[in-house]
Amino acid sequence: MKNLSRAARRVEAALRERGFEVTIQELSQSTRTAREAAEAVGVSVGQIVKSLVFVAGEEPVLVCASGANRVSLEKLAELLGRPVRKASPEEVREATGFAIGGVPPLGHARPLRTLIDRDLLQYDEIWAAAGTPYAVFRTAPAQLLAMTRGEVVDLAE
Ligand code: 5CA
Repeated sequence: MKNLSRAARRVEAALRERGFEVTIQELSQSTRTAREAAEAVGVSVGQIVKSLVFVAGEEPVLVCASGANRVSLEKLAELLGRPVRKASPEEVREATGFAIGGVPPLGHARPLRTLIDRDLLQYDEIWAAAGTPYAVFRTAPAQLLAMTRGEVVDLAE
């Protein structure tokens, strides 16, 4: 792998530490949004994993959602038993150590409770952000669950 940026190397290290041999691809084309990522790697937008941070009460929670879905705040609040709001860009950076557009599903500044959108399970191949708005990696639902130790839930609007 050539010249990965520092943020992408942090994600690569987290993957390796957990025993996943995954190749991070840092592209010249933007993967900042799910739509851009889908175009860049040539998959449907539903196959892109959006790593979104919400705040439940005081606790930051990571939601890995299919790029085709909008996360329902009502469903999240019901699941978590607390009022839920979307994190600010500063809160995202503080909780994960990464900026919006590059937030990966693992390798965060501190361990985050993680929920996985069940709609991701229908795909053989999915792609997630790897630390920067140009870095992604290919994975599969079972692998995403293993690397995040996330809970599968229904959270689409
Ligand atoms: N690299 C792609 C996927 S591989 C990616 O990171 N997509 S994402 O969906 O996980 O990240 C973009 C998301 O950041 C948006 O869907 C949006 O929910 C969130 N976001 C963008 N701007 C803001 C903002 N100002 N405040 C809070 N969240 C934001």
